[in-house]
Amino acid sequence: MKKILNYINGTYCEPFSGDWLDNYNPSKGEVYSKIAYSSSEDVEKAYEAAKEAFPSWSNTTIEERSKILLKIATLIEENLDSLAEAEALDNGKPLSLAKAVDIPRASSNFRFFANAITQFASEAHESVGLNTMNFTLRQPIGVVGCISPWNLPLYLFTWKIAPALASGNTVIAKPSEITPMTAYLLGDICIKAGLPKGVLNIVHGTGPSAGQAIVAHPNIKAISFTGGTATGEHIARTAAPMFKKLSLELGGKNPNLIFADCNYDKMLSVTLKSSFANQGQICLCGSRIFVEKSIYSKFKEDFVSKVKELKVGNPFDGDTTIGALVSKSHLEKVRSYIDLAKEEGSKILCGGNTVTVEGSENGYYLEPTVIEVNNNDCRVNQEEIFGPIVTIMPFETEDEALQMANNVKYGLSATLWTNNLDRTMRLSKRIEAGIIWVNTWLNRDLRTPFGGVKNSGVGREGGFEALKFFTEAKNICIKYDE
Ligand code: TXE
Repeated sequence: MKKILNYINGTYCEPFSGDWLDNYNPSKGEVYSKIAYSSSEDVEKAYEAAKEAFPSWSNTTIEERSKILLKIATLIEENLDSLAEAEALDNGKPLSLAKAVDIPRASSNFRFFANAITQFASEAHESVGLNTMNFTLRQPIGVVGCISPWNLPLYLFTWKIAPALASGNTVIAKPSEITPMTAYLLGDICIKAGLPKGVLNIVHGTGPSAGQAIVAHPNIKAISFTGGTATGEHIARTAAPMFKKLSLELGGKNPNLIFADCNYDKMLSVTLKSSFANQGQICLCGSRIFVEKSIYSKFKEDFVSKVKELKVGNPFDGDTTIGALVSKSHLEKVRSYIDLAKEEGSKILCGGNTVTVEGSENGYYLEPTVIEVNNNDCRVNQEEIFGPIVTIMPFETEDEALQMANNVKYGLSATLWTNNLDRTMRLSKRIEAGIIWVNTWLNRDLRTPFGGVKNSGVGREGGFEALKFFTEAKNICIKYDE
């Protein structure tokens, strides 16, 4: 059976433990490869390689660094088909989605940050009258840690690694143990692109073992993490006493506010995507839909009928729109919210059942589910489900909609559907979230800041924000005589 090895110091290697985890193909519910179970010894080995590589990589010219990262971007593009197949097999997402979104975006992450670093500038402040000149150096931090989740495996892995490398750091990265395959394949691409050994080290294994060893390592000075809020809290607790730099991109329970004056057809088709893309396993999905009362009945009928047309199936079938959920335990967690919804007195408008897909009978499939809730305080509307489930409920006034949007512990993103400019501005300013989409969803310009407020995390990535995170600002003040 194929073994997913660590990639340390420019070569693939087995873990010190000699232990292996099972890697599942969620569309069949079968083990199809083995994952290195790494521990602190492997992380230490990766750290030594990264430390050794740092002086040279941080002093490599920006042009040269950029050239290597662009080469990685090109190689990802050239391997689009095989990487997309690997992603669909490992994660359960439709192959069409991996081809159209995940892998192209992984390539753009490298291309974008390879170019961004050539434009990254620091500031100078002349203290007129005091005869001092200040300028800020933006220096790489050293060895940094990047830990990513399973929902957008290569997409989010590269979202962290690319800016970390572009700004001159050396990296120890751990993909999710649920979806490690494309990160494993990236090692080969780095070798082909000529990335010097030790600059990027990829360690596989569980969060409590390999992940914790990265976070707790005293000389890994910055951690960029995307994953669940509870894990983020644990990471913050470990890292804070060591005063590490932390960027935490955590969960979401994003409101989707639909007003009667919106472009209805456009809203309906995009809302279908913002609810169920990637089986609803995107932290930006609009999982709480609030609809203005005057169009609520129409929306309910039209939306439910569109949801019923979605095709749950094997990720490799061309007409599949909803693939498999990522794991058995995740399927069980997501399903438990359907039972909870019933207990809470909510109404299942469609879906709610697991699906048996012919030829893939043991896969983790669930119908896209729409739940009508009667208040925003129920647990189904307050807790992150992270699956193909959305709730809908009506509102009467803009203030009521705003209150419900904000009455949640998360604050990642929000979507507004309206053609009223004044309302757009009023709500955009008042909604507690890091990202607001108006009449669109998941429209991402890589130059823009990305991140959340409240329990959705701390810090911003994207564009120069990511380059700022992965560098330390140092002010140099020079006194001169006229
Ligand atoms: O993620 P974890 P899980 C949400 C979603 C989901 C829940 C739990 O609601 O149901 O989180 O998912 C590593 N030290 N999101 O448990 O554990 C782990 O190995 C260091 C939202 O699968 O947060 C993996 O690489 N690392 C989310 C990464 O953290 C640790 C995407 C994420 O796994 C660690 C995924 C530790 N102690 C889930 N424990 C989003 N924001 O997009 C775990 N890890």
